[in-house]
Amino acid sequence: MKKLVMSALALAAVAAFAEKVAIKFELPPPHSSGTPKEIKSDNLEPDRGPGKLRPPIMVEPEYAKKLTTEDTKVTTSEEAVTGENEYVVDGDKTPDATSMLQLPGGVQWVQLDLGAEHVISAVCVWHDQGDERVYKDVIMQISNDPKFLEGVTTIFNNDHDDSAKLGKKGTDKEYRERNDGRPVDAKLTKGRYVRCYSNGSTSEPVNNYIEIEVFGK
Ligand SMILES: [Ca+2]
Ligand SMILES: [Ca+2]
Repeated sequence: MKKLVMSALALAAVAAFAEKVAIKFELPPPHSSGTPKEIKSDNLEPDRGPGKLRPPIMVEPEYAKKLTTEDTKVTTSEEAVTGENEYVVDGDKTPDATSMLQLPGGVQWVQLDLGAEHVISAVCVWHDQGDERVYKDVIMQISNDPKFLEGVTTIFNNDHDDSAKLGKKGTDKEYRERNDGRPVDAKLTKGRYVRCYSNGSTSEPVNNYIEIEVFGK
C-alpha cells in the first residue's frame, strides 16, 4: 500500500512537470533585406542562423497568459521621434513606421504598466529587424516602483561594460535582431512595471521598439 502511494506521488510529480507549456509568442514573418551584414562586437552571441529559434520558455499553464494588451499604458524616457507609445503594444509586429515607436539616440527606455502586481514569466522585446542589426545596452527590468529606484529585478542585461551606467555590468550577450525578437525568461518575478532599455543599434543611433509582450499570471 505504502509503495502504491509513493508511486502515485511520483507519478503526480512527473505529471505536474509534464504539464508545462511553452510561452507562445506570435512571430511576424522574417524580414529579408539582402546581404547579411558583418557585425563586429566583443559581446555578440554566436549566430544561430536565420530562422533558428531559441529554446522555448516553459512554464506551468497558469503562468502562460499574455498580460499586455493594446490598452497597456506605455511611457518612455523621452518623447518619440516618430510613432506613438501605443505602437509598442498594438499587436502589430510589422517592422515599419505604422507599428514602431522611435525614441531619440542615447540610453532610452520604454516602460509598460500592467496595472497591478503580476507574476511575470516572460518578456519579449522586438526592436527593429528592418535590416540585420544589434541593439546596444539592452536591459530589461521589473519593479513595483514606477521610477525603478527600489525593488528592481534585472532579468536581462547585455551592457557588458556598464556604459548605460545602471551600476552593474551585464552578463548577457548581444544578439542579432530578427523576427523572433528577444524572449527572456523572467523566472516568475513579481512586479507591476516592466522597463526595457536600449542605446541605439549598429545601424543607427535611434532606439526603435516594434513591440513588447509580457506573459505571466
Ligand atoms: Ca507594434
Ligand atoms: Ca555597453
